[in-house]
Amino acid sequence: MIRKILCILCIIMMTVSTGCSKGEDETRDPGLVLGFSQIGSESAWRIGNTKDIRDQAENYGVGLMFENANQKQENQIAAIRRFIAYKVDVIAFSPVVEEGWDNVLEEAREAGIPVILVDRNINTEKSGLTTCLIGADFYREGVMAAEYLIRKADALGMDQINIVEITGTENSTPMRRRKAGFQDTIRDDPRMTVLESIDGDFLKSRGAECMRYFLEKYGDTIDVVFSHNDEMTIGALPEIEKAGFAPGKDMIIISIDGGQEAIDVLKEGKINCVVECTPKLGKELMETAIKLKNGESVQEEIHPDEAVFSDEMDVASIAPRGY
Ligand code: GYE
Repeated sequence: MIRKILCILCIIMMTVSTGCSKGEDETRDPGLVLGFSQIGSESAWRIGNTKDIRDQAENYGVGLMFENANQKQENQIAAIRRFIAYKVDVIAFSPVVEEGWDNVLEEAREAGIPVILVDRNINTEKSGLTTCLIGADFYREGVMAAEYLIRKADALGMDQINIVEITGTENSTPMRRRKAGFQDTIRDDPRMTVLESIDGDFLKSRGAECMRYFLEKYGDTIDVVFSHNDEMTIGALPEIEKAGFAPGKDMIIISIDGGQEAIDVLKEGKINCVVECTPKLGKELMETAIKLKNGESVQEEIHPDEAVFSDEMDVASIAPRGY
């Protein structure tokens, strides 16, 4: 009991989204305490994801202990240990990389606290460390990016296509799965060559660095830039322009996320295609946490529906994105 009171006090100190429930809706659970370890604030996607989780915690009357790990796995592990010490009802986290979680998740299991994976997955030999995953189908996103490229190459009658790839954080789920989905889809198309893939860590500054490196090494032989998120794409574009090329015309630019800034650049014609990855996972997270607290079973994987925005459509009609 004392722990529970301490926990609630702590939540009040740690988060602006502590629920003061006035709810009639029976899906609300004002008694539920959810510990959530976020990766960081590296992108518009991540900031939108944090906002959505905070907003939905409030909507559902869930007490949220929110911790930002500033991109470091050790900070996430420490946050999960604090959630265990405070005896939260449910733990959720977005693992920055896939490996290295077994020990801390064993500790959560021993404490009897269910764990939800949000956005990204883990890689482990052990079973039953987590209950479910709520996040995008990153492999499918890679496939959709490649399918767009194949259609575009057909439309332009291209016969040799040199691609440079700026990937997300090494060993993270979106990096691995987006790369694999893209590769698997272009593999049998003899026109396609990936000149090189390098790690841009999902950061704008790294996107610019990677692009400078590619331009120096491959220059005007580059036909396509495939970038694993909008931030890196937006970092790369000015470098392409500085080197004397017109992005969207001299080079085909493909991005993933679909944040407002990238959609605006798509409308300007400097990006050709943006595969959507929605950060709005908060509602599913709250509903799943409530079910787990009530001892109900939950779906193992929940993937939101996602679209493709591109120069094949009437881009002016794309509705405001909200992130
Ligand atoms: O694409 C990127 C973010 O894990 C889906 O992480 C997420 C990715 C997203 O930083 O912008």
